[in-house]
Amino acid sequence: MDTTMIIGIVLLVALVIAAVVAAVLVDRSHKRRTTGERNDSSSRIGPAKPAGQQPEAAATAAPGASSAAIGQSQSDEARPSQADRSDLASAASGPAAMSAPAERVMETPESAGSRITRLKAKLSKSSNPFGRVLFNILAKDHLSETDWEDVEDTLLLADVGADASAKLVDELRNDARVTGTSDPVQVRDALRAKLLDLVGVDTDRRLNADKPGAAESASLQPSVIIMVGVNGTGKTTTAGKLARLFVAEGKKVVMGAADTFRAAAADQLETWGAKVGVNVVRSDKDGADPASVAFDAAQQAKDANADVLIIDTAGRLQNKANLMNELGKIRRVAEKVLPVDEVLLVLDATTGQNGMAQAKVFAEAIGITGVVLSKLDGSAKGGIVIAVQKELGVPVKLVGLGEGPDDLAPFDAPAFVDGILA
Ligand SMILES: Nc1nc2c(ncn2[C@@H]2O[C@H](COP(=O)(O)OP(=O)(O)OP(=O)(O)O)[C@@H](O)[C@H]2O)c(=O)[nH]1
Ligand SMILES: [Mg+2]
Repeated sequence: MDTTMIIGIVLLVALVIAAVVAAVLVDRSHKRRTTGERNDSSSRIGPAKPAGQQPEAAATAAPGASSAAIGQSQSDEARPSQADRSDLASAASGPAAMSAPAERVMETPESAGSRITRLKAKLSKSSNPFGRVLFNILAKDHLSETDWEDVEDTLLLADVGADASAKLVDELRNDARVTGTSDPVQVRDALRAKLLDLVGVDTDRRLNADKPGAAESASLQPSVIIMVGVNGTGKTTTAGKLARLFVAEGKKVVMGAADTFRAAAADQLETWGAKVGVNVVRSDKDGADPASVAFDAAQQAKDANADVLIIDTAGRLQNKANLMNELGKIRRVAEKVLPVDEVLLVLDATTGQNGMAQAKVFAEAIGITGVVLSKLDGSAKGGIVIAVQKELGVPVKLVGLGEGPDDLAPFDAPAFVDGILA
C-alpha cells in the first residue's frame, strides 16, 4: 500500500466520523427545541401563573376548580373535572380570565361565631380616648355645666357628628332635670341607652348574600357584592377577609379584580384567594376596562355555579367625576349578567367626619347598601358609624379590626357601644 492510499483511507475515516458527530448534534438540538416549545405553550395555560408554579398546577388552577378545591382533598383538586377543563379553555380565551389558587395547602378560615367572640374582646381592649374621657367626666359626683360641655366635646371628637352630639347631650341634660338628678352613674346608663338607640340595636345588618332566600333561584345566583371606597381604605383586604368568611360558611366564592389600575391590585386579591381556594377573574392587561372585568367575572362566577361573587374596585377620590361615573358603569355592566345585591362602601374609621363627604358621593354614584368600617382597631373614632347611618340611611354591616386574615366581623351594636364607654 503506498502512502497516497493510506492518506486517502485516513481522510475517508475522518470524514465518516465528522458526519456521524454532526448528525448527533443536529438531532440533540432538534430535541431541545421541541421540548422548549412544549414548555412555552403550557405556560400560556391559565393567566397569572405565579412564579415557580408547575404546568400541572396551572391546569389545576382552572376556573371552576374552586368548587373542587373548597373543602376537598388535594388529590381531588389535582384532577379537574371535564367541566373544569372546558371552563379553562373559555376563560383563557376571554379578555379576563380566571386564575387559580396558587397554593396547594389551603387555610381554614375562622368561623363566624369564634371570630365575633375574639373580636369583641379586641374591641373592648382597643385604646379608646373617647371612652377614657367620658369615664373621667362621668366618674364625678355631680355634673357641672362645664362637664356637660365636655361630654358634648368628647362626642364630637369621637366623630359622632355635631347634630347628633348636641341632641344627645340636650336629651341627657333634659332627662337629668326631669328626674332631678345628675348622678353620673344614671347619666352613664342613660348615655349607653341613647348611644345604642342612635347606633340602632334592631337594625338588620345581615349581608344581602346571607339573607334567607338570597340567590335561591338559579337565575339569581351568585349573589354579587361590589367593594367601593377612596384609596387605601381597605377594600381589597376586606374583599379577601369577606371571601374567607363565606368560605367558612361553606359557600363557593369567586372574586373579580376590577381594579385594573395596577397589576399589583389583582395580584393582591389573588394572594387572598389562593389561601382559601377562591379563584380570581382578572385581566392581564394593565388599564383594561374595569367594567368588562366585572362582566367577565359575573359570567364566569355564574358559569361556575358560585354562591357569591365579590368584585374589588380601584380606590378613587370622590371629587373625580369621571372615576365616579366609571363606578356606575361597573355596576350597570355587571347587571347585564346578574343583579348586584350589595355595594359595600369601605370607610376608614380613622378618617372621621371626612368619611361623610366620601359616603354621600359614593352613594349617589353607585348606590350603597352597607358600610364596612375598617381599621377600627386604630384610634377607634367609631362615632362615624352614627353619622353615616343617619345621613345615608344604610347600616354599618361589618367592622375591620386588624390586618389579620380573619379580623373582620359583623357589626355588633352593644359591643360597639360598650367599647366606646369602656
Ligand atoms: N389595622 C388595620 N389595617 C387594615 C384594616 N383593613 C385594611 N388594613 C390595611 O390597610 C392597608 C390598605 O389596605 P387595602 O386593602 O390595600 O386598601 P384598598 O382600599 O384596597 O387600597 P386601594 O386599592 O389602593 O385603594 C393595608 O396595609 C391593610 O393591611 C383593618 O381593619 N385594620
Ligand atoms: Mg385595593
